[in-house]
Amino acid sequence: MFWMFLIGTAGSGKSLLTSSLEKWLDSSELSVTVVNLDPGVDDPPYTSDVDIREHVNYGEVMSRFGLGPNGALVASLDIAVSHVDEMREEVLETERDYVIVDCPGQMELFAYRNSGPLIVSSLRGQDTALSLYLLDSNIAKTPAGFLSSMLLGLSINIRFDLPQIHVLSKPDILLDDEVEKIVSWTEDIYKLEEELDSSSIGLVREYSTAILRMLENLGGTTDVIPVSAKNMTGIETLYGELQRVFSGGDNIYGEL
Ligand SMILES: Nc1nc2c(ncn2[C@@H]2O[C@H](COP(=O)(O)OP(=O)(O)OP(=O)(O)O)[C@@H](O)[C@H]2O)c(=O)[nH]1
Ligand SMILES: [Mg+2]
Repeated sequence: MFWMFLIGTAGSGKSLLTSSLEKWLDSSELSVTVVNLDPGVDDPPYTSDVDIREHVNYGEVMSRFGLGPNGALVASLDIAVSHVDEMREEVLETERDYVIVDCPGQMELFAYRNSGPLIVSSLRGQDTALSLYLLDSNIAKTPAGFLSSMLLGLSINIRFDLPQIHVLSKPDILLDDEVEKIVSWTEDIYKLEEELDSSSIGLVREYSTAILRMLENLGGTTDVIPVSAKNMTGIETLYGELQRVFSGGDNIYGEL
Protein backbone atom coordinates (compact mmCIF):
# COMPACT_ATOMS: atom_id res chain seq x y z
CA MET A 1 0.00 0.00 0.00
CA PHE A 2 1.21 3.49 -0.87
CA TRP A 3 0.21 6.16 1.59
CA MET A 4 -0.24 9.86 0.78
CA PHE A 5 -0.78 12.33 3.59
CA LEU A 6 -2.28 15.64 2.45
CA ILE A 7 -0.94 18.45 4.60
CA GLY A 8 -1.33 22.20 4.23
CA THR A 9 -2.47 25.38 5.91
CA ALA A 10 -6.16 25.85 6.80
CA GLY A 11 -8.34 26.01 3.70
CA SER A 12 -5.47 25.25 1.31
CA GLY A 13 -7.57 22.63 -0.50
CA LYS A 14 -6.62 19.31 1.13
CA SER A 15 -10.14 17.88 1.27
CA LEU A 16 -11.14 18.82 -2.28
CA LEU A 17 -7.84 17.46 -3.59
CA THR A 18 -8.47 14.24 -1.67
CA SER A 19 -11.77 13.95 -3.49
CA SER A 20 -10.34 14.81 -6.94
CA LEU A 21 -7.35 12.53 -6.54
CA GLU A 22 -9.62 9.68 -5.50
CA LYS A 23 -11.83 10.24 -8.56
CA TRP A 24 -8.81 10.40 -10.86
CA LEU A 25 -7.20 7.23 -9.46
CA ASP A 26 -10.54 5.47 -9.56
CA SER A 27 -11.15 6.42 -13.19
CA SER A 28 -7.65 5.15 -13.98
CA GLU A 29 -8.67 1.81 -12.48
CA LEU A 30 -6.33 2.16 -9.53
CA SER A 31 -7.80 1.13 -6.21
CA VAL A 32 -7.81 3.73 -3.47
CA THR A 33 -8.82 4.04 0.17
CA VAL A 34 -9.70 7.43 1.62
CA VAL A 35 -9.03 8.23 5.26
CA ASN A 36 -10.41 11.30 7.00
CA LEU A 37 -8.15 12.37 9.87
CA ASP A 38 -9.99 15.59 10.66
CA PRO A 39 -12.16 15.02 13.76
CA GLY A 40 -13.83 18.43 13.38
CA VAL A 41 -14.99 18.24 9.76
CA ASP A 42 -18.75 18.27 9.17
CA ASP A 43 -19.21 17.29 5.59
CA PRO A 44 -16.06 16.43 3.61
CA PRO A 45 -16.39 16.41 -0.21
CA TYR A 46 -15.80 12.63 -0.39
CA THR A 47 -17.01 9.43 1.20
CA SER A 48 -14.31 8.16 3.51
CA ASP A 49 -13.54 4.47 3.92
CA VAL A 50 -11.91 5.03 7.30
CA ASP A 51 -12.79 8.00 9.47
CA ILE A 52 -11.32 9.35 12.70
CA ARG A 53 -14.84 10.53 13.61
CA GLU A 54 -15.82 6.88 14.09
CA HIS A 55 -13.33 6.79 16.96
CA VAL A 56 -13.45 10.27 18.47
CA ASN A 57 -16.44 12.55 18.95
CA TYR A 58 -15.08 16.10 18.54
CA GLY A 59 -18.33 17.80 19.66
CA GLU A 60 -18.51 15.66 22.78
CA VAL A 61 -14.81 16.30 23.58
CA MET A 62 -15.50 20.01 23.26
CA SER A 63 -18.51 20.04 25.58
CA ARG A 64 -17.30 17.44 28.08
CA PHE A 65 -13.97 19.18 28.70
CA GLY A 66 -15.25 22.72 28.12
CA LEU A 67 -12.78 23.32 25.30
CA GLY A 68 -12.69 25.70 22.36
CA PRO A 69 -12.24 24.49 18.76
CA ASN A 70 -8.44 24.28 18.91
CA GLY A 71 -8.29 22.70 22.37
CA ALA A 72 -10.89 20.16 21.29
CA LEU A 73 -8.86 19.28 18.18
CA VAL A 74 -5.73 18.77 20.27
CA ALA A 75 -7.61 16.61 22.79
CA SER A 76 -9.35 14.65 19.99
CA LEU A 77 -6.02 13.87 18.32
CA ASP A 78 -4.55 12.82 21.66
CA ILE A 79 -7.49 10.45 22.16
CA ALA A 80 -7.16 9.19 18.58
CA VAL A 81 -3.59 8.03 19.23
CA SER A 82 -4.99 5.06 21.13
CA HIS A 83 -7.24 4.15 18.16
CA VAL A 84 -4.60 4.28 15.43
CA ASP A 85 -3.98 0.53 15.39
CA GLU A 86 -7.70 -0.08 14.78
CA MET A 87 -7.72 2.53 12.01
CA ARG A 88 -4.68 0.96 10.38
CA GLU A 89 -6.41 -2.44 10.51
CA GLU A 90 -9.47 -0.92 8.85
CA VAL A 91 -7.27 0.48 6.07
CA LEU A 92 -5.41 -2.81 5.58
CA GLU A 93 -8.71 -4.69 5.33
CA THR A 94 -9.63 -2.62 2.26
CA GLU A 95 -6.63 -4.16 0.45
CA ARG A 96 -6.26 -1.29 -2.01
CA ASP A 97 -3.17 0.08 -3.80
CA TYR A 98 -3.26 3.68 -2.61
CA VAL A 99 -4.32 5.35 0.61
CA ILE A 100 -5.12 9.06 0.65
CA VAL A 101 -5.17 10.60 4.11
CA ASP A 102 -6.85 13.99 4.48
CA CYS A 103 -5.16 15.66 7.47
CA PRO A 104 -6.76 18.21 9.82
CA GLY A 105 -7.02 21.84 8.79
CA GLN A 106 -5.28 23.46 11.73
CA MET A 107 -1.90 22.34 10.50
CA GLU A 108 0.03 23.88 13.39
CA LEU A 109 -1.95 21.81 15.89
CA PHE A 110 -1.57 18.64 13.85
CA ALA A 111 2.08 19.04 12.91
CA TYR A 112 3.62 20.71 15.94
CA ARG A 113 2.26 18.60 18.75
CA ASN A 114 3.35 15.04 19.30
CA SER A 115 0.08 13.33 18.42
CA GLY A 116 0.02 14.32 14.69
CA PRO A 117 3.40 12.83 13.68
CA LEU A 118 2.71 9.86 15.98
CA ILE A 119 -0.62 9.15 14.27
CA VAL A 120 1.01 9.43 10.83
CA SER A 121 3.90 7.10 11.64
CA SER A 122 1.66 4.52 13.36
CA LEU A 123 -0.92 4.58 10.56
CA ARG A 124 1.57 3.93 7.77
CA GLY A 125 3.61 1.41 9.77
CA GLN A 126 6.41 0.17 7.51
CA ASP A 127 4.51 0.95 4.29
CA THR A 128 5.82 3.37 1.68
CA ALA A 129 4.49 6.85 2.34
CA LEU A 130 4.90 10.47 1.32
CA SER A 131 3.32 13.79 2.13
CA LEU A 132 1.66 16.07 -0.36
CA TYR A 133 2.30 19.55 0.96
CA LEU A 134 -0.11 22.13 -0.43
CA LEU A 135 1.00 25.68 -1.11
CA ASP A 136 -2.13 27.80 -1.47
CA SER A 137 -2.05 29.99 -4.60
CA ASN A 138 -3.62 32.76 -2.52
CA ILE A 139 -0.43 32.92 -0.46
CA ALA A 140 2.22 31.65 -2.88
CA LYS A 141 1.42 34.23 -5.56
CA THR A 142 3.74 36.83 -4.00
CA PRO A 143 7.51 36.19 -3.66
CA ALA A 144 7.40 36.66 0.13
CA GLY A 145 4.29 34.45 0.44
CA PHE A 146 5.92 31.79 -1.71
CA LEU A 147 9.13 31.85 0.31
CA SER A 148 7.31 31.59 3.64
CA SER A 149 5.22 28.69 2.26
CA MET A 150 8.42 26.91 1.21
CA LEU A 151 9.88 27.47 4.66
CA LEU A 152 6.78 26.02 6.23
CA GLY A 153 7.13 23.05 3.87
CA LEU A 154 10.64 22.48 5.11
CA SER A 155 9.40 22.56 8.67
CA ILE A 156 6.68 20.01 7.79
CA ASN A 157 9.36 17.83 6.22
CA ILE A 158 11.31 17.90 9.48
CA ARG A 159 8.22 17.12 11.59
CA PHE A 160 6.95 14.17 9.56
CA ASP A 161 10.21 12.94 8.05
CA LEU A 162 8.48 11.74 4.88
CA PRO A 163 9.42 12.28 1.24
CA GLN A 164 7.42 15.33 0.25
CA ILE A 165 5.84 16.53 -2.97
CA HIS A 166 4.87 20.18 -3.24
CA VAL A 167 1.54 20.99 -4.84
CA LEU A 168 0.46 24.49 -5.81
CA SER A 169 -3.24 24.33 -4.98
CA LYS A 170 -5.99 26.40 -6.63
CA PRO A 171 -3.85 27.54 -9.60
CA ASP A 172 -7.13 28.19 -11.44
CA ILE A 173 -7.58 31.40 -9.42
CA LEU A 174 -4.40 32.80 -11.01
CA LEU A 175 -3.59 33.85 -14.57
CA ASP A 176 -1.52 31.36 -16.55
CA ASP A 177 1.54 33.62 -16.52
CA GLU A 178 1.28 34.02 -12.74
CA VAL A 179 1.37 30.22 -12.37
CA GLU A 180 4.30 30.03 -14.77
CA LYS A 181 6.13 32.65 -12.73
CA ILE A 182 5.70 30.65 -9.50
CA VAL A 183 6.92 27.50 -11.26
CA SER A 184 9.94 29.45 -12.58
CA TRP A 185 10.86 30.45 -9.00
CA THR A 186 11.34 26.77 -8.20
CA GLU A 187 13.37 26.15 -11.34
CA ASP A 188 15.70 29.09 -10.82
CA ILE A 189 16.17 30.39 -7.30
CA TYR A 190 17.81 33.58 -8.64
CA LYS A 191 14.54 34.61 -10.33
CA LEU A 192 12.90 34.45 -6.94
CA GLU A 193 15.77 36.39 -5.41
CA GLU A 194 15.41 39.14 -8.02
CA GLU A 195 11.71 39.48 -7.27
CA LEU A 196 12.31 39.47 -3.53
CA ASP A 197 15.00 42.14 -3.92
CA SER A 198 12.65 44.40 -5.81
CA SER A 199 9.58 43.80 -3.64
CA SER A 200 10.97 43.84 -0.10
CA ILE A 201 13.04 46.12 2.09
CA GLY A 202 14.76 46.10 5.49
CA LEU A 203 14.47 43.09 7.74
CA VAL A 204 12.15 41.14 5.40
CA ARG A 205 14.70 41.46 2.62
CA GLU A 206 17.55 40.48 4.93
CA TYR A 207 15.66 37.41 6.20
CA SER A 208 14.57 36.48 2.68
CA THR A 209 18.14 36.54 1.40
CA ALA A 210 19.32 34.40 4.32
CA ILE A 211 16.48 31.89 3.78
CA LEU A 212 17.24 31.70 0.06
CA ARG A 213 20.90 30.95 0.79
CA MET A 214 19.79 28.18 3.16
CA LEU A 215 17.43 26.70 0.54
CA GLU A 216 20.23 26.96 -2.01
CA ASN A 217 22.51 24.97 0.27
CA LEU A 218 19.79 22.33 0.53
CA GLY A 219 19.75 22.01 -3.26
CA GLY A 220 17.42 24.87 -4.27
CA THR A 221 13.69 25.26 -3.95
CA THR A 222 11.64 22.14 -4.58
CA ASP A 223 9.51 21.87 -7.72
CA VAL A 224 5.85 22.66 -7.26
CA ILE A 225 3.16 20.97 -9.32
CA PRO A 226 0.13 23.16 -10.02
CA VAL A 227 -2.98 21.05 -9.44
CA SER A 228 -6.51 22.36 -9.61
CA ALA A 229 -8.77 20.11 -7.58
CA LYS A 230 -11.67 22.16 -8.91
CA ASN A 231 -10.89 21.72 -12.62
CA MET A 232 -9.05 18.40 -12.27
CA THR A 233 -5.97 19.78 -14.04
CA GLY A 234 -2.40 18.77 -13.21
CA ILE A 235 -3.38 15.47 -11.60
CA GLU A 236 -1.68 13.41 -14.30
CA THR A 237 1.61 15.25 -13.70
CA LEU A 238 1.14 14.76 -9.97
CA TYR A 239 0.56 11.05 -10.50
CA GLY A 240 3.84 10.83 -12.47
CA GLU A 241 5.64 12.43 -9.54
CA LEU A 242 3.92 10.10 -7.07
CA GLN A 243 5.14 7.14 -9.09
CA ARG A 244 8.65 8.54 -9.18
CA VAL A 245 8.83 9.09 -5.43
CA PHE A 246 7.08 5.83 -4.53
CA SER A 247 9.42 3.84 -6.71
CA GLY A 248 12.60 5.63 -5.67
CA GLY A 249 11.82 6.62 -2.08
CA ASP A 250 13.14 10.04 -3.02
CA ASN A 251 13.42 12.69 -0.31
CA ILE A 252 13.18 16.18 -1.72
CA TYR A 253 15.54 17.55 0.87
CA GLY A 254 18.14 14.93 0.05
CA GLU A 255 20.60 14.68 2.88
CA LEU A 256 18.34 16.15 5.53
N1 LIG B 1 -10.77 27.68 -7.13
C1 LIG B 1 -10.44 26.60 -6.41
N2 LIG B 1 -10.91 26.47 -5.16
C2 LIG B 1 -10.54 25.38 -4.46
C3 LIG B 1 -9.66 24.40 -4.98
N3 LIG B 1 -9.47 23.46 -4.02
C4 LIG B 1 -10.21 23.85 -2.96
N4 LIG B 1 -10.85 25.01 -3.22
C5 LIG B 1 -11.76 25.75 -2.34
O1 LIG B 1 -11.05 26.17 -1.20
C6 LIG B 1 -11.86 26.04 -0.03
C7 LIG B 1 -11.17 25.14 0.97
O2 LIG B 1 -11.06 23.86 0.39
P1 LIG B 1 -10.91 22.54 1.26
O3 LIG B 1 -10.69 21.41 0.34
O4 LIG B 1 -12.02 22.44 2.25
O5 LIG B 1 -9.57 22.93 2.03
P2 LIG B 1 -8.93 22.20 3.29
O6 LIG B 1 -7.46 22.42 3.21
O7 LIG B 1 -9.41 20.80 3.37
O8 LIG B 1 -9.56 23.05 4.47
P3 LIG B 1 -9.47 22.73 6.06
O9 LIG B 1 -9.56 21.24 6.21
O10 LIG B 1 -10.62 23.47 6.63
O11 LIG B 1 -8.14 23.27 6.47
C8 LIG B 1 -13.22 25.50 -0.52
O12 LIG B 1 -14.08 26.57 -0.71
C9 LIG B 1 -12.86 24.84 -1.83
O13 LIG B 1 -13.96 24.81 -2.73
C10 LIG B 1 -9.19 24.56 -6.32
O14 LIG B 1 -8.44 23.75 -6.88
N5 LIG B 1 -9.60 25.69 -6.97
MG1 LIG C 1 -10.27 19.76 5.01
